[in-house]
Amino acid sequence: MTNTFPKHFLWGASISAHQTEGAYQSDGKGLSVQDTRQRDNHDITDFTVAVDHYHHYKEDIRLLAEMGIKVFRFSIAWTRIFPNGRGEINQKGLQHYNDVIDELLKYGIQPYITLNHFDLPQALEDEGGWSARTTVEAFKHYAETVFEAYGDRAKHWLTINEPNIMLLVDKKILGKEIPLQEKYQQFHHLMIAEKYAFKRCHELIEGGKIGPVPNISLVYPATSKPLDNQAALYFNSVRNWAYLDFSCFGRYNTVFKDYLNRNNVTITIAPEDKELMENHFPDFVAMNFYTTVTVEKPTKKDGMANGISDQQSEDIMEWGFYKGFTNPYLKKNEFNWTIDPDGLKTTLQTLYDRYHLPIIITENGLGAKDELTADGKIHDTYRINYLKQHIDQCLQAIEAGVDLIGYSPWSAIDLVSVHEGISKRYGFIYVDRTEQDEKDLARYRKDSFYWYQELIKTNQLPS
Ligand code: BGP
Repeated sequence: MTNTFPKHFLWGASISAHQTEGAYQSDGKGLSVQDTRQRDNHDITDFTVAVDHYHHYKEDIRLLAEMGIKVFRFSIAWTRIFPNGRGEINQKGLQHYNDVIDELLKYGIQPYITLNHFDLPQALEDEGGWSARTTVEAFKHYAETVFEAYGDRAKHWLTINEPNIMLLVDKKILGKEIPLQEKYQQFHHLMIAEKYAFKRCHELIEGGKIGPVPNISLVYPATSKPLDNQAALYFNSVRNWAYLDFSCFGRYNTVFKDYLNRNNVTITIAPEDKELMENHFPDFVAMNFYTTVTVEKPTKKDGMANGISDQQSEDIMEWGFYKGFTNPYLKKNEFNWTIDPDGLKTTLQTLYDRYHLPIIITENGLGAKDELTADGKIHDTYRINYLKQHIDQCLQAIEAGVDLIGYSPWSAIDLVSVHEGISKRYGFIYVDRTEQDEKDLARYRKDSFYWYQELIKTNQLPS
């Protein structure tokens, strides 16, 4: 068993726009649904300043270059390019990402750009958001605009971040619950928007490559009872394969179709969709992975509301289909997320066997409460351990024949978590601020920064 990675393995680090940039109304930026969303807990920070990456991008990129990354995954805030989702281009917004891309290329870092990461323009949301077909048109135009503006230098693109988690965990991510019928009409629109992005990226960018970016985690049955296995089959389909089957095969899978039928959901498919679905495909799959989930067949309603409020097993319940089950074999992090490095290898193998496309991991990491010591250090051994265990499983998956081309963990720098503020940190670089006090936003290298730097330099996992 080797501990060396393939020669051109793409070591990276990832962020999203709204969780890092701040400057939420600067230089003509419009509001997104992340700027306006209802939050349960107002003691944690919102996204107005975040870690002010908008103004610190040069410093941040310099630090990331020092760490040695080859790939930087970030997203474009649609509302910087089109403040209202469509219409006049905001030149200052367009220029900002020109500058970011040039800065990355100066250090030889390849941009991997997510077109949209949870931050739909509020103006489009007001017109129905992803429930409205017109949002697909607006997305297509936005995607064409950025492909044309940056495609001479940015060759790698990701479509829409985790549409599966955005729809399943709607309350947490969007601040509101979407009724099932509407949710799966949104599914169709999101996936058609993605198909347009595949098509136009290939048409507009010479050598352009593009992939979907779902959150993929295997779903385990709680026991060997046949009905628990059936519950896992359904949740695997609804959570994982419905999305990738659409992206990579251009079809609704049969288990998912049955799930929709049994829920009386009918999806409106436009005449032009068939051509798009069947002819435009990704070049690779980008995958985010944090945890696996375990389900059983529900036997009684248990007084739980149908739905999913988190990625964790405990919160999953859809009467007639599946119910979350606490996996007794897995440890949890301090935010109650299970840790399952072996599950990463199995997930990679399952995904590769299904689609036979190169895979890049674009999120994986440990959210934790870090402590800045008086001498400016962050001893995040727990994060190093987490990364080490998962990277080891990446190596094992490669040995087992999976075409894993890169690993770009979450996150490059500390950022504001989806609903747990800045106290839940993921970065290699610490940003000095608290929930209520922005302080000086100074950057500090964590112990994991040096560990990852060494790993990239040697291309080897230290034993
Ligand atoms: C993914 C999202 C990221 C990120 C991550 C960690 O689902 O793509 O945006 O936030 O999860 O989640 P959290 O911030 O809830 O810890």
